[in-house]
Amino acid sequence: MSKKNQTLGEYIIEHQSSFKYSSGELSRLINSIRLAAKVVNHEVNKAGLVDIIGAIGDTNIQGEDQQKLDVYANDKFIQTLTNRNIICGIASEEEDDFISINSQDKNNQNKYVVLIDPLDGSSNIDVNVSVGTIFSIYRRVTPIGTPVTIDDFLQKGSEQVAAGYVVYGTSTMLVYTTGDGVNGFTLNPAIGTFYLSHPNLKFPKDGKIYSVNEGNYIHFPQGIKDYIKYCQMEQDDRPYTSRYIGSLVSDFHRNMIKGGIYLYPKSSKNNNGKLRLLYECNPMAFLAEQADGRATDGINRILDIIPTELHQRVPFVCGSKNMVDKVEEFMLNQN
Ligand code: AHM
Ligand code: MG
Repeated sequence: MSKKNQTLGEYIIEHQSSFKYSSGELSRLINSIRLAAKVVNHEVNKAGLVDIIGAIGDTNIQGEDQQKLDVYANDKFIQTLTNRNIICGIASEEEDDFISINSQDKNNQNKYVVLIDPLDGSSNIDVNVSVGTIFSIYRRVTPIGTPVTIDDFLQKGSEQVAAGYVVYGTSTMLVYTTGDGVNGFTLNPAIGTFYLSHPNLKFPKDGKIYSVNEGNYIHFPQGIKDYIKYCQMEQDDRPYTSRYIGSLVSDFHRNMIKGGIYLYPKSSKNNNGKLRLLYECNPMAFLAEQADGRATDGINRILDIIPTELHQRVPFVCGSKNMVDKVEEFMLNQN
């Protein structure tokens, strides 16, 4: 029985056998993510102290400036997962292509691939605002013992076996699901141990917080504009409160605890919105559904979308069930 104050290590061991494909491999994988998260956390917390903040002068595949800490986090997660020989492939927001691990080794029996956004919201680092790591885990679809292919990564979100995030906030938390609810673990930095602090996290069915970059308002579809006006209307329990950190993990985390909705819709400037399906939207959508919330692109369930590209973008609306239902209603009825 999981109990508050149980350590993440204890929790992983206790729950290993309840996982349907249990062989210990997934437990070792979550353990490695835990380890890399602690290392990255240490570095993120030093960001203001050392000359590590600021752009490294390189751009990633999306043409955005890479921050030094993005590169650091990317290296750490890839190194940790590669060196420990736990997975067969990894794809990252910071890498143009997926990486095949030990593909020459016929004895490589690993069956999981990981997709990761090593440091999401990194434009917030320079100003001491929370950032996060997002991860998504699948079983490979190609034969074990052969090099992974793009098909192993382009799977529907509903095929995920685990997903989670680390939020480097006022405290650092690791929140994850293996398809059996969502649990949150808080890091005690003095001893470097994560403790179960938020068992069985659930989105309240309704919420009063909406999170959207309203600077893009004039470019949004009519249905989204109407929903935002609805949130602001003086009626029933409205107006809602607007809260937008600009760090998906932190906005999601707050909304899950308090009840709310996060929107990054398509716009007349970006037809597919901004967020990436495979390592941002899918893992958050899996967590949301496991916590009784919902995630949609405005019309379709996120987890049903068949991916076509590694770095594909998709409009994203995610949060308390009744609020997401309402957005879909406005999208359906838009003129
Ligand atoms: P990133 O992967 O480049 O960090 O971008 C993702 C982030 C999300 O965390 C956040 O919700 C969103 O971008 C904010 O975008 P904007 O500044 O356009 O509102
Ligand atoms: Mg990102």
